Amino acid sequence: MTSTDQSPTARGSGTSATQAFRASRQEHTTGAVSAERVSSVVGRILSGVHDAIRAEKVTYDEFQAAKQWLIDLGEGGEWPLFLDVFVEHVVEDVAAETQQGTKGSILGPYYLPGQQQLPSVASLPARPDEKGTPLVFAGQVRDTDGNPVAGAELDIWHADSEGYYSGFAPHLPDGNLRGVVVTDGQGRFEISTVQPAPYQIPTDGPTGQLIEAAGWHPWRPAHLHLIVRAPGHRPITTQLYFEGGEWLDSDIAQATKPELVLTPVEQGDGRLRSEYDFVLERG
Ligand code: MBD
Ligand code: FE
Repeated sequence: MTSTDQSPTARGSGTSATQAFRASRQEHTTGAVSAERVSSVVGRILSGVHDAIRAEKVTYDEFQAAKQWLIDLGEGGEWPLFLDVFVEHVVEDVAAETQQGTKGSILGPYYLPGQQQLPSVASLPARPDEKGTPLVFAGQVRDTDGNPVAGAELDIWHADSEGYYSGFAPHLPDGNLRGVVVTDGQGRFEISTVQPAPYQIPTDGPTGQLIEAAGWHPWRPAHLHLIVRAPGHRPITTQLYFEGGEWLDSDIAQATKPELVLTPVEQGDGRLRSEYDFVLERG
């Protein structure tokens, strides 16, 4: 990134998100897809576009404006942002139909693998002057029969108290507010961090421009991202939100679920504390 700005540009974070996706590409590469599958899925998507054009009597001007916008979306590196905000929640709904245990939510564009491994009681890497209300997030990982899962990994990442993610905002150190916490012999963990702020889709890029042109708002409620995994268990990708938080009922990414809302309580020492237990399906 070449920006020396204190706040990230849409192009900077978009480009980083596209690079992060490319780097993780081998994980997503599946075997050959049959012609029947391609024809069926792509055929339906195109039919949806055709139907919208007919129903709305889309003009040539609008068609060419859409083409320009799509070119800009790609050049700005915002395909991951756009798809994860507007499409991923439906893919997750379909995946959730066959998943037991803790409810899942979308991965989003800002996951970075290979973060620092941390013991079961740990603080996430933070700047010496990290702003925001201190938050203790504690709980236990169990399987669907109620057995504790020792040595489970909680791969956790979240925005800072200004809504920015390390790795995607040039003013933040790499690995800030990211870590892989390993549960103890009883499957327990206790993570010290700070309360994240709501996340605003960058307004200076194509996704933000679309949101503004449509008169929508660009906000996601404050959230923690997690992938919880353990050998012999199906990993869960999810997000946790905060009771009473702004935008909880109007998430632009439609990724909230009532089961995923934390109720932090004052610990008495200026820190908030939230308990949450995860349940993993074996297999
Ligand atoms: C985010 O922080 C996020 O979690 C998603 C899903 C999309 C954009 C920004
Ligand atoms: Fe996020």
